[in-house]
Amino acid sequence: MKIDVLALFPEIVAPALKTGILKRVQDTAKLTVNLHNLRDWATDKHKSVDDYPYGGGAGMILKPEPIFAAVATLNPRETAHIIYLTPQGIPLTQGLAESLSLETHLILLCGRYKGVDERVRDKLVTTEISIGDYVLSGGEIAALVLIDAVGRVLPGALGDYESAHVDSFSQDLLDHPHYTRPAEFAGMHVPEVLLSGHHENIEKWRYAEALKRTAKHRPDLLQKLELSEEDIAILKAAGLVEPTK
Ligand code: 6GU
Repeated sequence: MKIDVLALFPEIVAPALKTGILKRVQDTAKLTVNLHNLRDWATDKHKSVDDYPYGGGAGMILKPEPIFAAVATLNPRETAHIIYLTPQGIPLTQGLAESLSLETHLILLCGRYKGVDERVRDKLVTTEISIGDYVLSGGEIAALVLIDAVGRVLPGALGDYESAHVDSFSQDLLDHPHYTRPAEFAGMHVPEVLLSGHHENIEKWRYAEALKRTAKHRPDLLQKLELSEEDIAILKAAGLVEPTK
């Protein structure tokens, strides 16, 4: 996969590409990331990339000409999937990251200021994506989040050890608690069941903890699942569901 990032501050993205899984996935040629400064396609002598909004109001708008020129260079055969990172986009989810990982060429357009001229959206952009319901000062960090989420699910990106050991329920629930040595630290003890070596009981405990944590932090995720009688009993015992009348 090739990812071209088109941004006013591409240097925000650069350092994170040099570490960890993202570095490895690039080293093994499964992913190439090219960073581009939109200003390189500015046409006037002041290299301006933004201008005042028609109709008035606060803030600046990214001009169409540099973006169209950049995309003409980066996407001459018009085969790329062009993503505009904006709080107005559809939410980035694990499912969306996994489907994007099947593409061969992504162009990530990072917004700044009040965003892009609408004609960029109309003519160039394939998909608008947001990384959550809050406002960032620009799309660069969101692009980095997307690159990380997509990069780590490219075939062969994760080592055997990283991709093995997934719990049967890990798709639908938040993760269960984890502990490592020592078994007692500052008077705090690791739950006895984890030291027991009883794999069935360990699995049951992890499932119950994941279920309770999900009910507490993300009840919206539980709503999408069919809870069993046993699930409901676990949540009731923890005071996390109302007793049904
Ligand atoms: Cl993609 N961009 C900006 N500027 N803010 C955001 C975002 C994107 N996603 C959430 N907030």
